Amino acid sequence: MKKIFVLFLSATLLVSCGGDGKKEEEKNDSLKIGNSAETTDEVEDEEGVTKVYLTGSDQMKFNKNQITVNAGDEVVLTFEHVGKLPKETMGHNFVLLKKGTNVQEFGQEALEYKENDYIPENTDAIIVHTKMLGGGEKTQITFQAPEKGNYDYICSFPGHVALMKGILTVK
Ligand SMILES: [Cu+2]
Repeated sequence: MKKIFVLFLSATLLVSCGGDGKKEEEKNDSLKIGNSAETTDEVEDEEGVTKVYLTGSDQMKFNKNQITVNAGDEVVLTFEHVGKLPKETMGHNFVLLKKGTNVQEFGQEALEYKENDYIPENTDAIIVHTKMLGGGEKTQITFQAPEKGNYDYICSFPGHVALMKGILTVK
């Protein structure tokens, strides 16, 4: 609801700059954009907090491969497995890796930690991660955005890193 409210506000601003007559049209366009799987719908709706909605699917894909947050922000990440397949065959997680981590090597290492939901123990490569989800499950984590730069995020389920990876940009 909050997201829609923010979009509604920006639509109203657009209208007040753009003159009269096209009010309904522009409002609808904005709402349409908000509903699609765009990569730019991170919402900062209170000072210093960015809310991110990320999904993983049965097609082995994140809904976004690029997330942008502000340095110092508190990031509230909601992660949802929108598929139907169970955790054992199509598990998904979100693992944010430190700069300089070799993503492929990390994926290899993770293979050995089935008992730990494919999160390597004794690693210092992870900034933060969610738990592993099966179809229909949802989780939320909150973390402080790291220093400015680009960070890889992946799903560490076996084989998924090839398709399920993205960049978190802290600006
Ligand atoms: Cu996955």
